[in-house]
Amino acid sequence: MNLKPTASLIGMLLGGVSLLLGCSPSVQTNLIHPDADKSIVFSASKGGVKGNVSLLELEVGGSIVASTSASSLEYTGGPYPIFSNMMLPYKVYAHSNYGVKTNTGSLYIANPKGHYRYTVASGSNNGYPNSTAEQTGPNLYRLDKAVVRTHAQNAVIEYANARGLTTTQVLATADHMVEAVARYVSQHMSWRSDELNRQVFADNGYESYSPGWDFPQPADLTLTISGDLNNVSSSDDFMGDCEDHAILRAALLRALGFAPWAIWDVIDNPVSHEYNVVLYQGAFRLMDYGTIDRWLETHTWDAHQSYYGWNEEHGPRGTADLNHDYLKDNTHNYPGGRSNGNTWSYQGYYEDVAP
Ligand SMILES: [Ca+2]
Ligand SMILES: [Ca+2]
Ligand SMILES: [Ca+2]
Repeated sequence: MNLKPTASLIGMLLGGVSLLLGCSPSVQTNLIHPDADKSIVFSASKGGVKGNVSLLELEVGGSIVASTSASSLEYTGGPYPIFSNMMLPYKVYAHSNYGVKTNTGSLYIANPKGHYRYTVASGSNNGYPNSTAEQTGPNLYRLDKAVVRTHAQNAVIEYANARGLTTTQVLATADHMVEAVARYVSQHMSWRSDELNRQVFADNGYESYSPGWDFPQPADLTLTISGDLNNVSSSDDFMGDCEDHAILRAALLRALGFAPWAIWDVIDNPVSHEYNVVLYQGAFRLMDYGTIDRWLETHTWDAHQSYYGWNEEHGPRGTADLNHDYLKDNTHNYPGGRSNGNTWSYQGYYEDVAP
């Protein structure tokens, strides 16, 4: 038998996937994983559908929300709070003389707010960690301590005043909560070495505090004994080094009801720095010294090579299980799927890569 592949058959074999896709209408959104308080812009077009498209329809969340006889449409929908922490499905229909062609997609609608449950501290030193293995979220965040909740409220009040918002407005938006906490820690906390921190703890009745590796400070003690609340400078109200800043940020956000899956303490490889990765503006993003927006478009600090992440659900903090995949697999950028399908990397934190 003389079977000669024709040009079109070769094309189908080599380019089968694009050929199939090429027959479909296209639909895109302006956000990868929007928060439940964000609107979403959907852009649909006839894409690769052959012939005359007489009707283009967009379906979001099971309902047709827009249609046109033109070859493209744009629709702004949402916010979608009823899809909080769920997938929002969408679909485009292109009606032509060849029939109806469709394309589908879905978005994870994140809602990290309103999570007021926490695990009680279990460290063997009055709830504080007494070894590296006890350096868990509950033992370091100390959400059972009223002072942590008080300062979380202070963060909201100071941010609200600075932005001309009410505290209710701040607490209604996950992004505002992140901004408030980043601002508060930036304005009230300064860096001090672990050697000096250890001495300050000893001088304030915590000579028995022996947490193990790298002297991480529980958030309530950072807020009460680490700094000087009685002078004119706010910058020395709390003192500590990088992990103490990161622990305090995570604790304050958690005290405001920010979900534990949405805020991570992250350690570099090689171990040189600790900071946070937090759900902000629809993606997991860097949260470090300074205000949150400082990190959106900064690609310059190569210390941010996230390797090990821990939080209240995935602790303990430590060096024993250094594993890049741990953070990648346990965030998946979101429960519900990765933000952009790319391998987790420091680049994923930035605005242009994870919009
Ligand atoms: Ca340290
Ligand atoms: Ca420290
Ligand atoms: Ca002060």
